[in-house]
Amino acid sequence: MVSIAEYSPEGKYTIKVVSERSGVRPVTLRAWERRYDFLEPGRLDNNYRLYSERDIQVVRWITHRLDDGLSISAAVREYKGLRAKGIWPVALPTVLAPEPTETPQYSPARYAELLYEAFTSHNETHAREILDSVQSMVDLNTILFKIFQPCLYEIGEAWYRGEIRIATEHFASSFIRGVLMNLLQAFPIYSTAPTLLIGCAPEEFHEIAPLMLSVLLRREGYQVEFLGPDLPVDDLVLYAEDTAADMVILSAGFEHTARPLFKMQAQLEKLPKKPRLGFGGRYFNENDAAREQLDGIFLGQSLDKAIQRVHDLMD
Ligand code: B12
Repeated sequence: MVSIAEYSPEGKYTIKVVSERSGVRPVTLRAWERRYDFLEPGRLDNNYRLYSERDIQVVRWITHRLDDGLSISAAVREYKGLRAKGIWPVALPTVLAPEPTETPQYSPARYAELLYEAFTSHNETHAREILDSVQSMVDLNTILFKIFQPCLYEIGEAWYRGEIRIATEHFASSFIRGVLMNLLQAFPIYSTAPTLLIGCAPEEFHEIAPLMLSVLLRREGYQVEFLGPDLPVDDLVLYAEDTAADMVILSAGFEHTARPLFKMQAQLEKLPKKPRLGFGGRYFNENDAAREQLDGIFLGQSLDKAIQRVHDLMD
């Protein structure tokens, strides 16, 4: 467990970043600051506030207490009570250290190779050791995009060339899926943030990219539900109504898995909340015409672009 005191008090972030990371709107943050005075942002010359990583953790802690059912005044009272006794609350779990603490021994590409070797020799203990050491040394985006993704790519190529068994591909993807599920569950769920339903198109089983997207968007403070592979469109539309979802995000890698999505936005439009359909995946990356024809929002070729696009849409 990490105390909030361990996070840097240096003012670096704008209110937009605090809002994205905590799921609390800027207008609410300003109101809380005026009324309850529990943050200590620095000021730029132009009087703009600059918040620290520690401030972000305090806001996350407060919103977590709100989710537990406390009112904002009770949550702030509890926080100030602890601080008056010189106690910093424990930061909400984030699996990764607040800031990577050690210098990486190898480049991300080398870690990807080491992980590949652990997978192809079915050495789970070694894969675990590699993961444990990278988690204390590199940030989440590097782990996902520079270690996991290239490693999986090489696994796919080796499978295609007939060099590794299907069992090995399943072993590797199951391991990575497990790590990602743990990460997803370690981030708090903010019940007041926009609701995003994320998963795979019908008959699509490549769930790692949408799972990565779920982890990253939950880290940004969205209320993300990861629904996994092979989601039938009609049932998902009904579920989007049940949950009053703000957005449904689906991944498709093949023509036959993308096809059922073409009628989906029209179905979503009929719901009271008219959630947007966001989509992406290998099939759309490779087919310009398909992504232009599909009624919905192409979220981009990569997951970091998708996150920015979701921010813009949810704003
Ligand atoms: C793991 C894996 C599987 C696993 C998936 C397990 C799981 N739980 O997810 C299993 C074993 C189920 C599987 C099955 C199959 N697979 Co497969 N698989 C892979 C592998 C090795 C890794 C995929 C992966 O997770 N990559 C990591 C993620 C992060 O990258 P990504 O999926 O490429 O996604 C990126 C972008 O596409 C984009 N993106 C993806 N989704 C989304 C969604 C949104 C909203 C956005 C914005 C962006 C986005 O962002 C990501 C980052 O840039 C790839 C190899 C490869 N080159 O990718 C083959 C690969 C994708 N599979 C392939 C094939 C052929 C199959 C099968 C048809 C094999 C078969 N005969 O059964 C089936 C099809 C199943 C189905 N209908 O879905 C081929 C596809 C070739 C093609 N162009 O058609 C590949 C490329 C292997 C190869 N080299 O030939 N597979």
